Amino acid sequence: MININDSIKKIKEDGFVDLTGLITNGTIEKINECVSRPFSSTHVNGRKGYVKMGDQHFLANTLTWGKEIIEAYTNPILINLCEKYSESNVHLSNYRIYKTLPSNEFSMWWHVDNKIDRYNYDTNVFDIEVISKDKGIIIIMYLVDVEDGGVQLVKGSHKWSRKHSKESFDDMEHSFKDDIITFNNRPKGTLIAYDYATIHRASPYYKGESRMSLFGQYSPDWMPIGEPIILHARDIYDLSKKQKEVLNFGKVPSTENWPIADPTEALSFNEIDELLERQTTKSMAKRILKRILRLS
Ligand SMILES: O=C(O)CCC(=O)C(=O)O
Ligand SMILES: [Fe+2]
Repeated sequence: MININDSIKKIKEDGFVDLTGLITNGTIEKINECVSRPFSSTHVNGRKGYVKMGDQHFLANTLTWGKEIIEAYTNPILINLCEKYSESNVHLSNYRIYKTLPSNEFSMWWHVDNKIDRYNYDTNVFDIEVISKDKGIIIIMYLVDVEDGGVQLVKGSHKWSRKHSKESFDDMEHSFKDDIITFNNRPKGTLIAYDYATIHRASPYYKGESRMSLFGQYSPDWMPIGEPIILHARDIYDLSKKQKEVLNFGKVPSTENWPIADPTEALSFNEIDELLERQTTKSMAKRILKRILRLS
């Protein structure tokens, strides 16, 4: 049984707490079932699926795939804990269910998430602004067993990271390397909650199974709303007042859903082959070949 006051004490002390068991194995199995189909194809041209960004796959419309997903994100104990920790009502500002595949090209940098993201339509990137006094919780729950590539946290860093007013901490790794806690070799259902000013990253990994996780960021009410939340009519008829509050009912989002990837990534090699076969002019075929070379 999770004790909220003890959990808050742990977060205050270490920056994080292990909440494994809060979401039942049965719910985790149901979430796995709901997301398996959309994780089988990319989200393109009316076909619903995932957004592909390099070696990471992000479900599009994460909260539409099953009521169990909404229930996990709005778990009353979790929300109560977040509210007590933030000393404020909270809302879900960022959320995603994603697969991290082993990669030689990408590894995550040490960072904090006490920040505002805003999608910039002129430059097509998410601009960020670090907010030192922003105080909230991120949860990461593993939806598969995770041997390698798990989340890493720098114990106690929430007590000093805010003084730096920056997002990336790679340059300071030498000074905190002895405080790194790595959540590898952990079973499906492992659920870690951390103060999002705690320095963290996904540990780099180069081979193995893909890591599927559920991520949720809960911000105090004075922080911007964050990402748009799209829900399925099937699931919303009996939501409680609290759930609606956490899910930003009636509120205007302040950014886009992250990430927004290069549209050319959405095509599989078979789809690119089909496209090529349909081309009648040499110049079009040349352009597509160039694109394939860039992708490979
Ligand atoms: O996937 C992880 O382990 C960390 C994710 C994270 O830090 C983020 O998305 O901000
Ligand atoms: Fe993060």
